[in-house]
Amino acid sequence: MAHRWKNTLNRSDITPIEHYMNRRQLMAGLAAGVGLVGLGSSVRAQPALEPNSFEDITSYNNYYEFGTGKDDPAKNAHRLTTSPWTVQIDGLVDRPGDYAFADIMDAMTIEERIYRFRCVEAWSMVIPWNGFELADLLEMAGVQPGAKYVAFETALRPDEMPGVRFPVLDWPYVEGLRLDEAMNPLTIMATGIYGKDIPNQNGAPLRLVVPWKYGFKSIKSIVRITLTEEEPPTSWNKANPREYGFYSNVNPEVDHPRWSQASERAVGGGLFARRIDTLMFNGYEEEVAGLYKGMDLKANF
Ligand SMILES: Nc1nc2c(c(=O)[nH]1)N[C@H]1C(S)=C(S)[C@@H](COP(=O)(O)O)O[C@H]1N2
Ligand SMILES: [Mo]
Repeated sequence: MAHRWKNTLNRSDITPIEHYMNRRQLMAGLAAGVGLVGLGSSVRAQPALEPNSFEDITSYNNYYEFGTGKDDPAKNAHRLTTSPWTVQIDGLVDRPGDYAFADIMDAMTIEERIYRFRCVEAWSMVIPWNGFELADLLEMAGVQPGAKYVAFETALRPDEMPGVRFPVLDWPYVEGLRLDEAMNPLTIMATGIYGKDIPNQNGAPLRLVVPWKYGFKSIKSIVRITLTEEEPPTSWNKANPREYGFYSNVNPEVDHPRWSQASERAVGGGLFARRIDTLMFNGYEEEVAGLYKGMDLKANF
């Protein structure tokens, strides 16, 4: 499939430094006279702007439809047929229907972006996603005034997905966002990595990326998007409601019941396999904190 990505990733395409450190950390670092790269002891190092290697990003994955091991998706996901692909968009929309992935790609303005991506397992990567704003896709279908949530569903293909024989999750994998979260410009549908078609193990041909939420929110290989009035079910919440809530924001103040979420391990650190402080909303506090104003984030975890 012909994509229109400009394959010219440069510094200005990269998420600004403010997204990687909160202002206080930035000022503390500057006041202490250390360079941005070398923020020292009191403020632990934040990830460099360098994205992870394509190899890291495509060989250490979670995609349980292809097995629960981190290397299973890379081994098994080639079995997924991703072309042709259609996304059913229904529920509270003006133009419900089956949208061919090829037509979606033709209609969207493809932009290059880099998002930090962190997971509840307490590891993180910097991934240079290609994609488009989810808001543009939803506007294409015409969101009706009564819609309050967006529900997502992954393909369920027992013939192609060896992992769905096992009831580790209630298949198909489903996720959801509140409409305002879905319409935020940081919420993207990713269709590429490093300017190439997104590999199957990363959720081909299109998957959600919500950079201020834990990884499991970022549902892969989406076949259905439904605008709803009620909060939709989500796979991990169904599997273990005590451990996984609907919101799943990155929040270092709310630990997972079985592990701390105050820090994370940056995957592929090479020389520096380091743990880094986890930032509120993954460093996107300025952009998204307003979405949760007045909410108790400990109750709505
Ligand atoms: N359909 C589907 N989507 C999924 C998952 C899955 O098992 N199935 N795993 C989630 C979890 S737990 C994580 S951490 C991220 C991992 O995305 P990545 O492999 O591209 O890093 O995908 C999320 N999306
Ligand atoms: Mo995850």
